Amino acid sequence: MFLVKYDEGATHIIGATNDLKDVTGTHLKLATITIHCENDGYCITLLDLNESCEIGNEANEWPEAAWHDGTFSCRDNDKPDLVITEKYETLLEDGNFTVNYTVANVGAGDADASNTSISVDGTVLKDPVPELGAGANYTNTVGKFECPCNTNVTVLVCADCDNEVDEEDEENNCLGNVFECPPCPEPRIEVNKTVWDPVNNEWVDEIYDAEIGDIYKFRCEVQNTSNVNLTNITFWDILSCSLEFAGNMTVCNIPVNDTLIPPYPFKPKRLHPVNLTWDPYAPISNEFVELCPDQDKKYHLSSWGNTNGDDKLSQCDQIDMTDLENGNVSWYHVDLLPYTLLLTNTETNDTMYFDSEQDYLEINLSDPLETQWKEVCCCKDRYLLVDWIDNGNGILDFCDDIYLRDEKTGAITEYHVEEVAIDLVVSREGRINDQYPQGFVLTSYPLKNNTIIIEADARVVGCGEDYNLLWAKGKYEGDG
Ligand SMILES: [Ca+2]
Ligand SMILES: [Ca+2]
Ligand SMILES: [Ca+2]
Ligand SMILES: [Ca+2]
Repeated sequence: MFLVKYDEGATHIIGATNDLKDVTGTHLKLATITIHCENDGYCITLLDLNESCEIGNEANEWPEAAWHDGTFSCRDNDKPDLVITEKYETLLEDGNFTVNYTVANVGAGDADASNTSISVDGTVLKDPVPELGAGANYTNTVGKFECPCNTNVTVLVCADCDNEVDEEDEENNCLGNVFECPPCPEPRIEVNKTVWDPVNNEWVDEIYDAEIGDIYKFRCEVQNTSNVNLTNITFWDILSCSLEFAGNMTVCNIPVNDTLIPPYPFKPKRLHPVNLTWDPYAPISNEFVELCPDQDKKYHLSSWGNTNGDDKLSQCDQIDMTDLENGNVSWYHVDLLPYTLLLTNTETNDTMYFDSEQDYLEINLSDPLETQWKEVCCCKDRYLLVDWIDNGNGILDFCDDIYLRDEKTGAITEYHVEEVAIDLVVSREGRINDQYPQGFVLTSYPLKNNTIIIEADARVVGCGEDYNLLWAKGKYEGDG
């Protein structure tokens, strides 16, 4: 029904209306009114129909200010108008993301059910939207979508993507933006070891005036400097030859349970095989005797994890050694497999072990000249093999003679070779999870909790210029 107003006396209007639904689409009402002018003049008054109604020769067209008799179409302007009013992306922990959007009907008419399209760099999802009355809206979260690290993706959300709704404005249906995916994970861990200088009251790299018997506090910092969280933190805090563990160990200010054997600051064990011709390709069941630091302890290699997949016992493999005295089984990390020579000093008749500085794989026993050696369990002096008298079989073995030059004093000494074997140098790592059974997460830089601090006392037991070693590693639980 239309209300028609006019200035009195100007026109005489007869209106006849029809409700013509579904002529051009949904919710379209048409009416026809016939207007007659009684006087001879032009009708000079604009027809003022009620708010949502327009009049003209065509739908949506206002009549001219001056017009004569005629038949005009009039329709309600009650079309819906769907627009995307809000949209945002949420990055998920797995690296994918979802899109949250709101579609609103900002038109005057009701909208039937429709579909919204969410397209991310060509990947399109359709989300069904229910009927929306005038003024109503609908919010949903769609996805997930892939977010390749270090890339930008274009996200475009369009209301009524199948054009099932006839809208007042069909050009305002889409909202798009570029979404920045996160940087690629780069796991990284950094360590720093310092010692407390009691004179200057600060943590320093070196103490110059240490004396035998002094006790110093060492501090190990293990820091996650990467952009991802790390778990399963392990570290090797290797004491040098001139130091021995003196207690007061803390991890993150919490005293370490003394029953954890051995303590974290650990001296590598040097193990000598009972069977001198043992085969690193078949290490299980071999027996070893410790040369240091716990001299003469006997072990049985009871299991082996071939970490690097090279089919032989080698650096970085994991082994279990059974202590033959008490049957205890302990886990060890294989640091090195040096060649070991048992040598007799031809002058003094003293016998001692020498280890190669390098792994046995890097030494050719047919050409041992210029190889570097050191006294087992003594970290001070290094020797260079400067001459070799072979017993005729072309390989360094027992009954040969060699000359070693002390790299510090320059003195050259002749030795008779008694044994050549491959030794094992093994160490144990400290596992932070031992202190935190519920698991410990070293969060990414620069958040809090990105540093573990381990402190322990050590006593000076020998002199010499020594290095204290610290390594750490962690695990990144990601899908990349
Ligand atoms: Ca629209
Ligand atoms: Ca539409
Ligand atoms: Ca191996
Ligand atoms: Ca030989």
